[in-house]
Amino acid sequence: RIIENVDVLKDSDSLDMSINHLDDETTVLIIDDNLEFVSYIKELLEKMGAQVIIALNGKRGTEKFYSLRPNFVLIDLYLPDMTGFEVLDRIAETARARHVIVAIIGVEASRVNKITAYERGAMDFLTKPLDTEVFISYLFNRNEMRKIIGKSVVTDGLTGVGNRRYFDEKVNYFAELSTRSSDGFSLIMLDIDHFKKINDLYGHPAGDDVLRKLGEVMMEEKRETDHAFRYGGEEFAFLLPGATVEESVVFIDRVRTRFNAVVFQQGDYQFSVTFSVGIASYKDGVEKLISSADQALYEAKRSGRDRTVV
Ligand code: GH3
Ligand code: MG
Ligand code: MG
Ligand code: MG
Repeated sequence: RIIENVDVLKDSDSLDMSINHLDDETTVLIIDDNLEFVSYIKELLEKMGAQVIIALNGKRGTEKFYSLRPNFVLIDLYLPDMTGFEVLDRIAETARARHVIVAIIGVEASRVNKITAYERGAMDFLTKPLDTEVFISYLFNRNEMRKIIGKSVVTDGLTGVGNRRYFDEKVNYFAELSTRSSDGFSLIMLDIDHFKKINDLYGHPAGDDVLRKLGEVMMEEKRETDHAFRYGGEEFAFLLPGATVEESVVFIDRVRTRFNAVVFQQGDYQFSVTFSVGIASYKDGVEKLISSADQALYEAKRSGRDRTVV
């Protein structure tokens, strides 16, 4: 049966080459009561670099899906306490919302079983016994797809920085981290000066160019651990974990110098663009953090623009 495929795995050179495809962020939940099959898949996936979670029945599988948040779920068609379809009914909606790849694995790959699996939320129907090489390339393919979808959901399409939804998620995440450790973080709010005039004078596409360029400079200047976002129309933000207000000022001055030096060309016209900045560091609550940075930004605008207020 299945175990025959293990030999294929050991003998094949091409398999050795392609085996390191998954990363340790890839977590696979296997819901299956066949211990032999489960241990074979577990060994294979761990060799590929993935984290593996095992559940031997539908109830435990459902619990582990919600508590451990895997990004792949492989569900056996027949489990001791329910069918794989019933597991689908309990997890499919959430799985879809979180971009989790869900597949049914069954011996009986009948038309009815396949249709039922797809209708009840499975993305794939895999047939037992698994062909190891096909299974590996399947996993790799789906994992790449999963990463691309995950990325596009949190990225602003025009500028390539994180979107507002991602900002909300990250700022709350850092706030939670801060309450559990001594690591603080800073918020930089940034708003382009007289952006409406740029649109009015040079046209909306020229305005879009300015936004794109700012996104580019923000991504290039920030450190790996910092995060850049488009907060709204022509408002942007940085979250800088571990940075003090003073360090944030130094950082944004660097961004400012680079962005100010950019010469935008629109027909016969050339122009450059400035922005205003408000900075606050996290103390007690996300709402206060944002309103402090907002107030500082307002003060930067009021006192003449093209400057930073903390
Ligand atoms: P201030 O210096 O006080 O910030 O003035 P401002 O003109 O930059 O601010 P205001 O908020 O009055 O105008 C923002 C403008 O940004 C208005 C809106 O049409 C424009 N805008 C918002 N999103 C986009 C976009 O995606 N592309 C372009 N081209 N313009 C946008
Ligand atoms: Mg079974
Ligand atoms: Mg604005
Ligand atoms: Mg503005």
